Amino acid sequence: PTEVLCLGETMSLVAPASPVPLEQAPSFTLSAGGAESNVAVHLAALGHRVRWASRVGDDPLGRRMASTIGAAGVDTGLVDVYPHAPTAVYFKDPRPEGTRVHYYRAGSAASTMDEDFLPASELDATRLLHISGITPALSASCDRLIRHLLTRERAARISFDVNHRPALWSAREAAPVLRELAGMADVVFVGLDEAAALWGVRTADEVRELLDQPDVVVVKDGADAAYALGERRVVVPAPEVDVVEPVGAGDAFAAGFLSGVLRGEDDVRCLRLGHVLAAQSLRSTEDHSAPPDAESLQRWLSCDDAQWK
Ligand code: KDG
Repeated sequence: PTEVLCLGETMSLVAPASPVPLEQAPSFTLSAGGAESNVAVHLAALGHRVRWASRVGDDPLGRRMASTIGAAGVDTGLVDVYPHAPTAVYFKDPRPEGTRVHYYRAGSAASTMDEDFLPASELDATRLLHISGITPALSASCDRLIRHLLTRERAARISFDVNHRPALWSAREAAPVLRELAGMADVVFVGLDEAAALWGVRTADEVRELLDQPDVVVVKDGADAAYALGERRVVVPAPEVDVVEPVGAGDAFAAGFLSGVLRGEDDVRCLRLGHVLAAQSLRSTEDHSAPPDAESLQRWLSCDDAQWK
């Protein structure tokens, strides 16, 4: 049986091979970029049984994305190849003031997913369903799909990464929708900056007051710390990292945390796993890189608080 089902759009990602602006970059890499499939790839690398569900175009890029993700150990049996719309593409533009992204995704194959996309039996056959706030921004039918998943009777716990993407919708438009959807999930991930921009909150505790239904709300305060606000309030400082390129680190963090949840770890260890995976991703220009080996992971997990930082 599957432990985690990740659902969301994956685009072809074109990124400068070294972190220089798009206009000057001499060479590029082509990989698969999608928040939810990134989480799936990280979880597979950590040894979990993961599926990724999405729709891609019946085109070389779509087939390439599905086979890349499959080759990473993710089950792609729920990826629908759709002949009437293309696979989306996006470009990363690393700039001194921060990375920008350029999307070519309007009308993509994934944007045509709707509430009938996933058979109920698939949803009941997994422990965790991971989705994000990107999907409802893609189209009205994708918004219906996410609402359907969050409101149907369910056996699986639902993990929701808020993932506000300003290039898709403004904070004003997104704020009420993302608050409502996050409020219906069981595990929520959100950046403190993101929550501040969306909802005007200043602290992790204020985020928790806003989202009081989920079992646990994980608030990431950038390079400083991450909080898990569940039955208990837990904080773990972030390790120091020389950042190469930050896009994708949130997905790595979510995967680390969820891996801890699946292993039955306590919130401190879940947050540590999140930090360790995010640190690895911050050092790479691609969305994902190999996780640390099992031995170093174990070292990170079991060290005492003083050694952690
Ligand atoms: O978290 C990284 C994602 O933002 C990236 O891979 C692309 O899914 C993506 C999106 O919609 O921004």
